Order: sequence, then structure tokens, then C-alpha cells
Amino acid sequence: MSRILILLILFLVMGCNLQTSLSDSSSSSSTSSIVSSSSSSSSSSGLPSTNGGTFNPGTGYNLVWNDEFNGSGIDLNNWSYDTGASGWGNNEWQNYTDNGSGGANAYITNGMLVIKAIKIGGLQAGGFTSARLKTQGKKFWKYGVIAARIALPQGGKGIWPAFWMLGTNISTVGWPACGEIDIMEWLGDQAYTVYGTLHWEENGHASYGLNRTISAYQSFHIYHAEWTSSYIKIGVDGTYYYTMDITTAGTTEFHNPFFIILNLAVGGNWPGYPTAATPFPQYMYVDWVRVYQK
Ligand SMILES: [Ca+2]
Repeated sequence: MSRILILLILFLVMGCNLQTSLSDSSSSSSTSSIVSSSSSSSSSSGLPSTNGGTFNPGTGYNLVWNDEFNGSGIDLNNWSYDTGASGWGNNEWQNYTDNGSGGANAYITNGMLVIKAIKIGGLQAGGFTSARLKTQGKKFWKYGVIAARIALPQGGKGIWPAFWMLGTNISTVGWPACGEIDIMEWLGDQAYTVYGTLHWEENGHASYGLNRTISAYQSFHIYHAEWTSSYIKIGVDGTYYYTMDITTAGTTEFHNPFFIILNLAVGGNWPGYPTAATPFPQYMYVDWVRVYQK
């Protein structure tokens, strides 16, 4: 998910064709909101509030799948774990575990999914454990509104949580030809900035990303995408800041089913690496994930 260089190259190669295919709405000053949860405060337990918020996916959309994380454990009908310390294509430092019987790296508490990054060794590859949950092979969708209510970690250099999607055909066509929809990524040393990005294959790896400033990142915000046959929009707390046209010949990957991923990475090419000043453990809280379709 290295992007700045790729984006520059893409612009140079594609020139105005690409420019006209993209609609950058980041300059919009609209603050009209269809949510009422962004100012939730911490509860007395020190955990972020889990009042559920209010989210309106838009006219005509109906809930087709959700996980409210209100049960006693992680629902394995919805989720499985990616595991290992391969670096995940980005030279990441965490070892994603299968979470074992003790649920050290992912668990449910107070109606929230918690993904916990733990320091188990030095400031190096393998020095951390964390979790990456995915609906691959279990739940996947083509088009719709995909939303999650997430409170971000304490942060610091090298902390990289994400709420994102990959095409289900990744096992046959590989990445980036499967397509990638990054609904929310966050770098722990840029605490008030969230990123939305698409990655796809178009004469090599192509990507387009924008970001949005948020407040009070450790409280819950709703991160969401609207994905139709014509476009993908990405937003936070009911306001879309990103739109990309997906009707072009080069973006066919966004017309296949995708699955959802929630993860908390430690270190990598894009975020950089934790230092002695980066606090651990780090916690990513997810109140719910919902998918709506027409
Ligand atoms: Ca919940």
C-alpha cells in the first residue's frame, strides 16, 4: 500500500484522462451529517462509548449483513484470521496470530471487537503480535454501502489500523488485479488524518487516495463507502470526501464481489516503524460492521 510514488507515476502516465475520470470532492465544506455519534466520549471503564451511533446509509439501502460484536466471542461464521509474519507485502513487523484460545490479539468486550497489538520482543520484525480478521470465503458482496464504527488506537509512530476490502478473486488473479478498497487507514503519527484509497491493476499497480481530518480519533467514528456500478465513494461520519469513477476500461476489478478485512498492523513501508516512544499495547475498537444493499 505504498501510494505517493505510485500516484505520481500514475498521474504522469495517465495525464488528463485520469484527472477527468476522478472526482475529488475533498474540498467540499459540507458538514451535513447523517450520523450523530462522532463526539462520543469514553465510558467510565476507560473504553470508548458503544452507544451504536446512528447511521443512515442513504435512500433505498437495506441492511443485508452486520456484525454488532455483541456476542460472547468472535463469530467464526463471519470471520477468520490471516496469520503469519510474512510482512504482508509491506515489510510489516507484526506476527498476525490465529488468536489462540486465550484471545490475546482479538476479543469481544462491552459489545466491541477489540484488536490488540502487543509488543513481545525488540523493535524489529516479529517483535509484535496482532490480528487481522477477514470475511474471505464466508461473507462477500458486490456493490452496497459498507460501514464500520471504529475507535482508533492510542497511536504513535508505526501504528497502522485499517478497515478495507479485497476482491474475492485474489487467489486466482493476485493483487492488485483483484482490486482493493481502503475505506479507512490511519497512521499513528498522523492522528487526525484518515485515508481512503483504491488500488487496482492498470498498466501495473494503480491507486488513488484522499484523506480527511477527524477529531478525537480515540472516540468512535463511522467509516463508510458507497459502491455502485458507477462509482465508489468513501466517507466518514456521513460525509463523503472521495469519489472515483469505476466505469472506465481499467477498473473492471471493482465489478466483482469483495470481502472485508479489519486489522491492526505494526510497522511497514508506508507508516514507518515504531520507536521506543511508541506505546504498547495498542487497541483498535470496532463497535459494528454493516453492509447495506439496494
Ligand atoms: Ca457493538
